Amino acid sequence: MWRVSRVDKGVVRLVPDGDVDAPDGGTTVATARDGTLPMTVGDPVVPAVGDRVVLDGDRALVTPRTSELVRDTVGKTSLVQVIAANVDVVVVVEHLEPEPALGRLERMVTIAWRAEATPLIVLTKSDLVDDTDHWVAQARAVAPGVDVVAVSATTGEGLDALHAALGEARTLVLVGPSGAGKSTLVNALAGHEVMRTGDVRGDGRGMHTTTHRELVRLPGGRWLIDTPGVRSVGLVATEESVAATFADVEELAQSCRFRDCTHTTEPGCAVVAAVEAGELPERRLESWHTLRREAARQAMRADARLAAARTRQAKTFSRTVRAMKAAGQIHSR
Ligand SMILES: Nc1nc2c(ncn2[C@@H]2O[C@H](COP(=O)(O)OP(=O)(O)O)[C@@H](O)[C@H]2O)c(=O)[nH]1
Ligand SMILES: [Mg+2]
Ligand SMILES: [Zn+2]
Repeated sequence: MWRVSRVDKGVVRLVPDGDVDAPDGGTTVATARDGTLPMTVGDPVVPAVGDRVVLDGDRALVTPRTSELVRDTVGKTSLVQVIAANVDVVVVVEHLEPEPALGRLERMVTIAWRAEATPLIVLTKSDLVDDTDHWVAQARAVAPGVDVVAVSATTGEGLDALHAALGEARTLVLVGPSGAGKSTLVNALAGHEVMRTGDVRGDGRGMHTTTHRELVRLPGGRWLIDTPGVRSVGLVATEESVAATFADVEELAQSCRFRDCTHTTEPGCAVVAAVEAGELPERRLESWHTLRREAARQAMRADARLAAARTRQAKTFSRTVRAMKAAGQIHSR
């Protein structure tokens, strides 16, 4: 098996994964003119970093993905861009100092669920604060069912717990704001410097500086998909992934009078009642509304582009039919 480590225009870099012998460390294959590679099952796909590939002669076949981290595109035709494939764990990195932003955690966790990967929250820089436990509890509360680990790369505290939490996960991607300590964390996981951190000055030779999206090998058979700034903005959320993050809101919603309650002004809304009773933070309901709106907007844009694509297809089809009729290849009854 091979994995896509980089995608450049027309060329895909492959690195061996497991039993493949590749003395020079990797190989390249060319894509079709439209940038796609054939799939082992189904239609050709535009390869993404992290894809698993089998080589059949000089043909590269992409195997079905277990997960996809996708970004909404500005393009008129393609709906989303896959920025990482076959991710097991999305490590949601947030600093303890300055204070963690809970809304950002909710957003990033939603994105992980959307990718069909498992989110893992890592709160960094525990050496700088006294109230780590408080924030771990807060993080658990805004991401029900998600593991939360506090770490300090400086003292090494929490790193064993992080390794344990990663368990069998083979492919990771780290998301989080700049300065949260993502590169520092990767170096800590690797046991040596593979990533340039905020502190590094000078030429930083031998270290990995992210300019392309790239698959990086970590010790112990793990892979890291390093992306130049996976910012959560533009990453696609769906109604389902929002529901996964807000399991507590969903639970309350079971008791709303109306099945399709929007938790705004409806009578008998159990969610609003919980906010009024001080059982659900108002911030959390607002956050739910924001992410739901975003998911709806993204879905609408996707629908619009799908409709546009269908119209284009229909026009091409009728043009073809007209041309064939004109050429006497088909006859209307
Ligand atoms: N005190 C402390 N500083 C840290 C820790 N982790 C990272 N930093 C510092 O935070 C800054 C940003 O780290 P970096 O890994 O470059 O963040 P990135 O932008 O998320 O990749 C650097 O100055 C790091 O040295 C930590 O656990 N404790
Ligand atoms: Mg960094
Ligand atoms: Zn309601």
